[in-house]
Amino acid sequence: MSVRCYVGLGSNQSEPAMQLRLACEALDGLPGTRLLSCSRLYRSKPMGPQDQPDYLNAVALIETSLEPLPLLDQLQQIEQHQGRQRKAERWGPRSLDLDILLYASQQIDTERLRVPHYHMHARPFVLYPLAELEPDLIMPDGTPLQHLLKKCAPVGIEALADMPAQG
Ligand code: PH2
Ligand code: MG
Ligand code: MG
Repeated sequence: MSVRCYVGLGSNQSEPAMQLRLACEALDGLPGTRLLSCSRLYRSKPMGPQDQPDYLNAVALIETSLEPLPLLDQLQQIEQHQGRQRKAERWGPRSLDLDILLYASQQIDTERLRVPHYHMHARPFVLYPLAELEPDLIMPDGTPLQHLLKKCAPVGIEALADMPAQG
């Protein structure tokens, strides 16, 4: 059985636009998975430590037969493959970050994985690209996405062009 899952993409190192494009291709290539759509790219100021470059973020919608934890394993493999180095610093710079935002309408709370992704309800660089893909989305707890957007002004984020064409 396949479910729809939203994945948050972020990068602020090693050519972020290319990182996000490659990541979308990699998502489409995962076992039992296909990419249904991807938002535009959004540039934003770093949340957390300010002495790092601006981020590019996007949200992808995939359809997958992978269960949540195997999907998380696959996402972490893509991060590693694209040069992610895990550091102790919280919210530090990274070549690629892939987060499971929503998995069907499930709520998951385990040590390794929390879905919906923690803090997503207050991050403009997650909510605005998500709304581009599904403006009428209802969160698993019943909150309409539009309600979250009203409380989260698009401050400091800017939509860029569509995902660059494949080279
Ligand atoms: N990710 C972080 C830390 N800070 N800031 C922005 N604007 N976008 C991100 O994706 C981001 C961040 C660590 O995951
Ligand atoms: Mg993240
Ligand atoms: Mg992450």
